[in-house]
Amino acid sequence: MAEIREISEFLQKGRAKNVKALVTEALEEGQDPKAILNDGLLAGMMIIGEKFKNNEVFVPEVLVAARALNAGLSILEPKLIEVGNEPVGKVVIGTVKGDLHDIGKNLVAMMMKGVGFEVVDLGVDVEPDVFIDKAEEVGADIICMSALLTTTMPSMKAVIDALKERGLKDKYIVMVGGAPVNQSFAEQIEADYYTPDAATAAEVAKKAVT
Ligand code: B1M
Repeated sequence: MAEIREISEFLQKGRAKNVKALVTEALEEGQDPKAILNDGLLAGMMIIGEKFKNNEVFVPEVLVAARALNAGLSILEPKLIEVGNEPVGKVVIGTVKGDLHDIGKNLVAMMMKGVGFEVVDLGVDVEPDVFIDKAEEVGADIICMSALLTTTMPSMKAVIDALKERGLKDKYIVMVGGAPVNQSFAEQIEADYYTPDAATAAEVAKKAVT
């Protein structure tokens, strides 16, 4: 039987192939996808994050762990999302300019798909106008931004300022999140919603459009 603890351990070593194999095995055995996500993949990344903070591991180790996490997520995604028939709305999502962190953003995208949104993922390091141009192009309901660095949080404000300049602020629901972001920052930059995690983001988004 696949041990969820082992998924976390392989992830910390950056062993993407082992992570993929164990996630596949655990799913085949009928283990809970949310437990695999929270107690395996995210628990492993939390440990790496703590070690990174304490200078016990460095960028290359974090990077291979992140790749292993994304490899595990790719296997888990179909099990975490149960898409309905009709899309409930369209979301344009990305990590803001200057920021390359994509794990949280990928989770939010996945959960949004899970509650029935069509999701356009712009990736990382997204220029403010790209969020807006894409939202206009696809007829989005929601613009979702992720930031993991205190230095890139101002890019969220840049998007909202650009929306205002283009007279589009009221056309879109703007949602923000990421580890350094909080409710008070969201209010300060006039985002419509701050949510602390991916599942809440999806829940709030669905309520906002229905
Ligand atoms: Co970086 N990094 N990193 N990093 N990294 C952090 C964020 C840091 C806190 C580590 C630390 O020092 N303790 C620190 C930021 C400090 C700060 O600004 N306060 C940091 C730093 C400093 C850096 C570099 C500058 C390091 C360097 O080069 N010297 C550099 C910057 C690069 C850049 O972006 N320009 C850098 C680089 C990297 C890697 C490339 C190596 C890698 C990213 C790989 C990747 O993403 N593909 C990386 C990683 C992995 C981390 C940590 C370890 C883990 C982040 C993560 O993925 N967490 C992180 C330490 C930590 O967070 N403990 C750290 C798991 C993920 C699921 O959580 O993204 O928070 P999170 O998402 C959550 C919620 O926040 C929420 O939902 C998710 C949970 O459900 N959420 C949203 C996220 N986005 C949302 C959007 C929404 C709603 C909710 O919209 C509606």
